[in-house]
Amino acid sequence: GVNECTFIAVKPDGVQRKMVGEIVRRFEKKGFKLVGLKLVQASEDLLRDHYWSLRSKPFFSKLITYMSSGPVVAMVWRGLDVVKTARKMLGETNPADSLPGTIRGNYCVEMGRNVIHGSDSVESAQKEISLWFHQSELNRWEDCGSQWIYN
Ligand code: YYY
Ligand code: MG
Repeated sequence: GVNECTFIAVKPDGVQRKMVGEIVRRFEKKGFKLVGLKLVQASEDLLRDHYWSLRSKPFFSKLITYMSSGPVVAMVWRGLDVVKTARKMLGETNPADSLPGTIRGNYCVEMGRNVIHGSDSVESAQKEISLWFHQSELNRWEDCGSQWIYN
């Protein structure tokens, strides 16, 4: 529904490569609503929880090292079908399989440096949002442009 939320994070490589503005711009211009945003140095504990379902994968420890190598920009975006639409905006997990025009398709080349995270389902979005944000960090505000986004 319109009130669906997703968790998006600009990964450490995206922050280092000055992609925060471009990524925020894409979500804003699409018509999604910013509900939470912060720059955080994630702990390995947080990242292990975040990627718990991948704990037995061979790339897991490299993934945790990569994700803790610098600050990430953690965000919550709200809007109609935002979880699925955000995944389309990101592209595929492997940048090489991502279409030009997508964030990963345009701005990166390797899976281990794919610049952005996006929740893969409404359920994981809810888990990830509660992992990364306190309730008090999620803002309720009236978007004066919403009547031009939704009919
Ligand atoms: O959701 P998404 O980020 O597209 O992919 P996941 O399958 O959840 O994997 C999380 C993260 O792990 C991925 O963004 C890059 C990394 N990774 C990897 O380094 N090598 C793989 N074979 C698969 C994933
Ligand atoms: Mg994933």
